[in-house]
Formats: sequence, structure tokens, C-alpha cells
Amino acid sequence: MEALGSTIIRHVVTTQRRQPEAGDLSGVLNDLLAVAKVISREVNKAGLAGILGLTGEVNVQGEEVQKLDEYANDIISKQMATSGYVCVMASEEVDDPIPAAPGCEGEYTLAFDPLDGSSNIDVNVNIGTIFSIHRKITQGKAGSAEDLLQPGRTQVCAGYIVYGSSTMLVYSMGYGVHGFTLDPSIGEFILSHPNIKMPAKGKIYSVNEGNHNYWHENTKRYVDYLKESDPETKRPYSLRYIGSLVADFHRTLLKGGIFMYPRDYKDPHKPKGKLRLLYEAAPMAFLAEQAGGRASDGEQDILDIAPAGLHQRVPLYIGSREDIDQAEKFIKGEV
Ligand code: AHM
Ligand code: MG
Repeated sequence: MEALGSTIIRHVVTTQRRQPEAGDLSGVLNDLLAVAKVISREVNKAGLAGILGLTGEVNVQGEEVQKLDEYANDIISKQMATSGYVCVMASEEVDDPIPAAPGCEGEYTLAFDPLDGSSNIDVNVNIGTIFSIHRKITQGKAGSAEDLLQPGRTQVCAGYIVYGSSTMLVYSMGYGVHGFTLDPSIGEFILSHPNIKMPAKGKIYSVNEGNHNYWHENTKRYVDYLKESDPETKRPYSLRYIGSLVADFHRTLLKGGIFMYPRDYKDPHKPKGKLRLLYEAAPMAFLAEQAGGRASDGEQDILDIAPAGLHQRVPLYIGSREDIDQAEKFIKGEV
């Protein structure tokens, strides 16, 4: 009989034993995994349980909140507030920092997108939960916004759970990127994708081209370049776009290429990206770098941006290193 393989907690504990500076993250991850399993169950039965559709409420981003988003947000924030590992949290669904329950303050901060890609729930397309963990930097027990507003570079752990044909958790503690698949029969995440590495250059680009008219000239030139025919540089690239960051990033991580959500000029006075720095761009950037790839806002590494607000948005170019280097050259107007 074969051994079960490495469960996620065994993997975290082994990493800590080899890299004591990694810190004790098994407790935080253990609690996150427990809620991920519950969310996975709810996502899988959403059609049956009748919890699809809109609540009609509007979240802090001005978007309609769907029932499953609310559910995921509630269960993560309640579970983690009493975990004893986290002092303060930021969630896409909540305007202000979420404090830990009194007496339960721990040494980490958690930023999360409870259910990313929620516009896809109704059509049975992959959605996911994204998380980012930092160490607390302020004095005292209670955490504050300052603890949450740290650059991505200082993350101690980041990852996502993708609820797809199977449920997978992909994470990094700064020692490579590792993927685990949930075996529903035993309720454990088992190591299925050890030490994931992104190809240095890919063949796929992923972007919402419906926004083409709102892009900067340099963005248009870059995307046009990807579509030109040049066998030597393996162009044209293929286009894949799901509209769920977790799913689009997951494919990019495994197959390489570039995912982008460029700044748009819908409002010419306020050009902006769509994706949020703290709980979308930064954790994915951490994973991309750990897998040998890169993430940029077009000008600088996503991981070097000092956040100014919990819900700050950034343009995002993420994927294979050579593809991101090239995209940056176009965006900066160097080619
Ligand atoms: P959400 O957090 O409200 O679900 O929005 C983020 C999502 C990402 O998953 C995805 O990459 C992007 O929005 C898709 O946006 P668009 O529909 O404009 O292409
Ligand atoms: Mg999101």
C-alpha cells in the first residue's frame, strides 16, 4: 500500500523545521483550510441550495454582492478573528480593517478576497479565495491598518484556493510554490504539484480585450504585438480569458504566458486598474516570483508598491519572466 503523500500541514511543518525563520504558520493555515473546505462544499452545492444570485446589496467597491461572497466573507472573518493567530484582517467585502476578537490577537495580519471572480458563480465557472499573510509590525496587541499596509515583498505566506473541477490550494511561504488537491473522500489537501515553476516564456496572453478602446496607446501596441505573426518569437500568442483572476492566474502559473489587467481610461481624468493590490495583485505576485515569474504594474514590481489604502487598485501584468519584461518595455514606451 502506498503512503498517503504529504498533507498541507505536514508540508508546512516540514518547511518550518528546515527553515525556522519561516515562523509558525501552521495554525493560521490550518484554520484557513478548514473554512476553505466549507466554502468548497457550499460552492459545489450552490445550485442546489438556491444561494446563487444577488442579494441586491452593494459592497465597498460599488459592486453587487452575491450571496456566496457574503457567506465566504462571514465564515473566514469569524473563524480567523477567533483563531488566536491573526491580529487584524482586510477583506474585499469590508471597508475597514476587521479586528481579531478581544483576547485572540495573534502576530499575523491577513488580507483576503473571500470569493474572487464572483460574477462567474452563476455560470459554474471556477472561482477562488485569495489570501496574503504578513507579520504584525506595530507595538501592542491590537492590529491596525498600518499592519495591513505593508508592501507585498514582506509577505510571509500567500496563496489561493481554486474551486474548480477539483478544489486546489496553491501556496508559498517563500520556499517555492506548492499545489495541493483536496481529496473529498478524506477531507485532506494532498500534495499534487510540488515546486511549481513557470516557463520563462509562454504562448498565451490573457486580458479582457473588450476594454481595448480604453487602454493607453502603449498597451494597445503590446497586445497588437502579441497577435502579430512571427514564428521565430512564437507569435501570435493564443488568447485565453476566463474572467476569474484565480483561474486565469492558475493557468498562467502552470502553463506560462501573461495575464494582464491594464490601467484603463474609461474616466480619462481618473485612469485606474481594476484589481486590488492587497488581496489580489500582491499575493499572486508573491507566488509568481516564487515560481520564477514576475508581476509588474507596468513600471515597477508589484511587490515593491507601498500600499496607501486597503482597497487600492493597480494595473497588473503577471506571468512568465520574459513576457513581463517585454510588456514593461512596451508600457514604458521603450519599444
Ligand atoms: P471581483 O473580486 O469583484 O470578483 O473582481 C475581480 C475579478 C477578477 O477575478 C478578474 O480577473 C476580473 O475581475 C475580471 O474583470 P472583467 O470582468 O472586467 O474582465
Ligand atoms: Mg476579487
